[in-house]
Amino acid sequence: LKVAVLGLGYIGLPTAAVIARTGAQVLGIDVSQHVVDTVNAGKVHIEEIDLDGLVSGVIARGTLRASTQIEPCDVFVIAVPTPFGENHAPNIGYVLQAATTIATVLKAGDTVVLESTSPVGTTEKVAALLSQLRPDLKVPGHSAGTADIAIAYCPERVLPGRILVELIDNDRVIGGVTPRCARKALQFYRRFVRGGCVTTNARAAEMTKLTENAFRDVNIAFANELSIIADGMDIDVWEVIRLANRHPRVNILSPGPGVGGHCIAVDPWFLVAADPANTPLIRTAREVNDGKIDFTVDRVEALLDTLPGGQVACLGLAFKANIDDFRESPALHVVERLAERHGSRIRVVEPYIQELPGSLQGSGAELIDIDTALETCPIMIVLVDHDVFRSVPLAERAEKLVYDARGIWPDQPMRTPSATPVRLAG
Ligand code: SAJ
Repeated sequence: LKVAVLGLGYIGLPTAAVIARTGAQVLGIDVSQHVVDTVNAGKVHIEEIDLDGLVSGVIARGTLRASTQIEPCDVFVIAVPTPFGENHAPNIGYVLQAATTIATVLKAGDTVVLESTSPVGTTEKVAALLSQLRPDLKVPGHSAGTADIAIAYCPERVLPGRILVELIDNDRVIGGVTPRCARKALQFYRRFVRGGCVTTNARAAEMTKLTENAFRDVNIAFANELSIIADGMDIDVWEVIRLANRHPRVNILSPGPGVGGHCIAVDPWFLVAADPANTPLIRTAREVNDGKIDFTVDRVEALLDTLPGGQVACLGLAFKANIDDFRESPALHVVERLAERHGSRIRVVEPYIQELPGSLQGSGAELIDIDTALETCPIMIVLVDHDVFRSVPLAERAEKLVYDARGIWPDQPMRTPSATPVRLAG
């Protein structure tokens, strides 16, 4: 079996490596020569647990190879980005570009699977495009009789930080343009998925993916809204959530400085864009979560005013704990905003980088390590719950002025009328 994976990013590269481990010949395609060269050298350009060892192994065995040029294959997996553009409208340009590339080598018997998070109807658009570009092939839904190729949508569902585990163990939803397409794609996923594989149609599978991420966004928005209400009432929101979650049917998620990443902060907009009139809840959740960034900046600035000139250690820039991914990161947005006004006071602790991102360079902010921060900064702002921050014992931070947006230091003494989340040394 020869498989092409188009897009060697956070999803495509681990997927290509896991398929290569089954013994299939895998060709990873990327538009970036740098990414292709890195992978062919057995190295990785993204941080993900165990990925480096897996990629170097399958490259050494010769089952994975990367290229900028497509070749004939039996299965094509599309894992390219679907960003949103103006007015949060989804941009499926990279998906259509990938389909155009595949069309040049497609042959009867091949299977094309789209994994990128996509607006409902995208897989049908891929089918229409392939039918237009390859009138010599029978494309499902576009020609009578048994189709020559199979086209399906199978969304990735992996959690950054657990990608290699979840790629294999998670259940997969496989939506065919026709039932036959779904069965064909199912055979492929059975090669490497240990979780259940459930078939449906392509539109339902596209909607399922958007639903999962919108569900999580709405639930996090509830926690973030609670944290703002509790802050105004001098109540510790973390304690309230812990207590409420003792109810057998309540399970509140964690508040934070906002919601980031390339999925949860983006995908709900695909549903809003598809049906603006009927998505007030999903839209509001997005607005609540984005608004938490402004709220965090305001609360931190209030804390900064209590100790003019004091250096401020901002702990974390990543979009969530223990990863090196900064896309749509609320922590990064908060620090950028703080650096605009207080650049020379801002110290950043982010164990996953060696130098500050471009948006912070020249602002006066400096990158330091956690030990230096504990020695030199009287103010500490927790923006990401990296393990290394969580493990700082009370003795080392008891005298600090702390704003803990992630609730990682529940024992931090409080000394302000606004008990949560600003906690001041007692
Ligand atoms: N967050 C909170 N509070 C929480 C949980 C998360 O503030 O209680 C924040 C995180 O800090 C982060 C953001 O939400 O900024 C998103 O993090 P996440 O861990 O919820 O999700 P992602 O973006 O890493 O991965 C999600 C997952 N989707 C769901 O859990 C429904 C993953 O399974 C998907 O594969 C991925 O999106 C994707 O690629 O779509």
